[in-house]
Amino acid sequence: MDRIDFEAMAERVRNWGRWGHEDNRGTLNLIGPEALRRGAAAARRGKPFSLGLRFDRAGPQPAGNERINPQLFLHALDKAIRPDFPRVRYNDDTVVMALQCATQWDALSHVHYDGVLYNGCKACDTLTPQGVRRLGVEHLADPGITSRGVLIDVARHHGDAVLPSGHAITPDDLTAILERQQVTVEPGDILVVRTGAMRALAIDGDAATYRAVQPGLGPECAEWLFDRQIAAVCADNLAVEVLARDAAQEYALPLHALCLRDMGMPLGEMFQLEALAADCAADGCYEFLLCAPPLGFTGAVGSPVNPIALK
Ligand code: UVW
Repeated sequence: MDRIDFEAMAERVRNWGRWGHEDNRGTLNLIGPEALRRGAAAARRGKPFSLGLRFDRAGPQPAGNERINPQLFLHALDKAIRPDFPRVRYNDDTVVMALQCATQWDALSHVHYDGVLYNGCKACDTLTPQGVRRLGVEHLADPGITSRGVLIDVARHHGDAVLPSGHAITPDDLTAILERQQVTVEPGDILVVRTGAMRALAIDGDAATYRAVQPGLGPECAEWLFDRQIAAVCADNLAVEVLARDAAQEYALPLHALCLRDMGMPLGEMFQLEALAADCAADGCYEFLLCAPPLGFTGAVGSPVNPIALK
């Protein structure tokens, strides 16, 4: 995407002020009672799927990365609750981790450009080393992220292959796959995109291959999401968007910039979609209730999540 296309699209999808200048939830405002009822109605069979990775030292982050995998230790181990009553004991734990190390939501403050974040918030007034003053993930935690989820299984559309590295999913692909799956999206839905990339990690336990293969949404998909009034988008890859590593590309993470900063749309990354996708292919039903509230870390720019899809 060149500069002119990017600037035009940024202007077209910009939602600043749409829900008030103090708004911190962006397109999640599209999830009203109707979308929630549609989500609840999509849970028909009573079959749940966890879309979250395990949070442990064998997570997706490479050794030495600034984002560290969860390091858990028990700061209280087999301790007496009361010294005068040693029979009843307890265990307590602490975890040190990057909030974006595994299955996670990007809050609207995660990516910005030209010194300005979503809703015109100036970076110099918003960002501090102790957390963000606006657009923190706590605003996504309350009242959470719940709506109808619609799976777009791009990998299955391509013969159930893992999409090759650098494969950019286009708006036309999204439209064609929805048609093939015989499902439509409605305002306030959450789009769940499967590239197949997660198979390397979730099935083979191979984090290096998972990180190396990064197909995903092309930046042009921002307009498609905007036009359909999608509330949030998540995927099984590292970054939702394609990581092209293309020197000619003028923008780094253009879909992040358009979704988080201009549209105000949260991005969910590293969602584990293999079991859900197999079930959707088997019963031909690609919709479900998606309940994926982030944790309310005040001032954080992202949060781990254990999303539950209920069919
Ligand atoms: C960056 O890499 C900056 O973000 P994300 O993890 O959301 O792709």
